[in-house]
Amino acid sequence: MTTTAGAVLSAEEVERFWELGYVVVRNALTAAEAERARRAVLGLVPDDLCLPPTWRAWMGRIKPYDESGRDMVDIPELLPLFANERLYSAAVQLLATPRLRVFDGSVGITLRNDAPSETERSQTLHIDASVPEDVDDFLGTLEELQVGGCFYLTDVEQGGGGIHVVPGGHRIVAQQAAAVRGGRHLYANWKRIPPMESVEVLGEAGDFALLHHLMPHAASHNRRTTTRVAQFLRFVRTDHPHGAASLPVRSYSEEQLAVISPLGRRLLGLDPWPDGGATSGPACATT
Ligand SMILES: O=C(O)CCC(=O)C(=O)O
Ligand SMILES: [Fe+2]
Repeated sequence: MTTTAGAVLSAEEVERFWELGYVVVRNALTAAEAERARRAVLGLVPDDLCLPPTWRAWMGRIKPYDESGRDMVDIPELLPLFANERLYSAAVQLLATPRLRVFDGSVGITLRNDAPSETERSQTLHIDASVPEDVDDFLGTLEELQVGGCFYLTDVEQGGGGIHVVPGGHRIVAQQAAAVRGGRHLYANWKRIPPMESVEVLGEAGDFALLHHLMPHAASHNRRTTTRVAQFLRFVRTDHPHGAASLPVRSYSEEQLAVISPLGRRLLGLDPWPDGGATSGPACATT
C-alpha cells in the first residue's frame, strides 16, 4: 500500500475515489467519540417519542429540523465532528487544498422498517451538488467539487440502512450532463434520477462514507434491529466558484465556542485561513 506520510487515504483509495465516486474513511472517530455523538443525537428525540411537527419522518428515517427549517445540529457534543482531523485530512487530499469550509451538520436516525418494498432504497436516487440550481451546467472543476456524506455513529451491516451509492455514478452524471445544454437541470435538477443499480455502503461506528457531489445516492430501509444513527457533513474549497464557501458565519454561544478547535474555527468561517496566495499549499501538488 502506498501512503503519503501522514495521509489518511492511501494512493489506492484516492484513485478509487475518482473511479468509483466514494470512499469510506475508516475510524475517523474513535468508538468512544462515535458513542458520545450517537447518544447526543438520540438525546434529541423526545422521551415520549412524539416527534416535533418540524421534524421529518419517512420510511423509518427521522430527521430533526428547527422551527426555521434548519437541519444543522450544532450542539456542543456534535461540533467536534465538524473539525475531525482525519476526515478533514481526507477531504484535503481530495480537494487538493487545506483551505476548506465545512457545512450541513444534519443528523439522521433510521429505525427498523419491516414494510415490504420493491427496492432497498427508501429515497429516490439524487445528488446534493454544491452547484446552485440556477446554474445551467456543471463546471466539473476541482474548485466546484464538494465532498461529503455521513459519519456512521453505529455499525452498519448489510440491510442496516446504509447509504446507497452507484459505483462510478458520478462519472455517468457528469457525462450525461455534459452531453446536453443545461445539463445541471436533467432529472429535476438531478433530484429524481431514474433507478440504477446501487450498493449499500457498510461501515462501523466512527467511519465516514465520503462521496463525490455528483454521486447518485439514496437512503435505504433499515431491516435490522440496530437503529442507524448518522451525521452529515460536506466540504468545499474556499475558492468555490458558486459561493458555497461564503455562507454566513453562525454566531455561537460560549458553550459552543469552548468545543470548537482552531481548525474548526477556520472550517466554520469564524477565523480566516492564513494568507498564502490563491493556491496556498495544495496537498497534492500539480506536478
Ligand atoms: O440517510 C442516508 O443514508 C442518505 C440521506 C440523503 O442522501 C439525503 O437525505 O439527502
Ligand atoms: Fe442526499
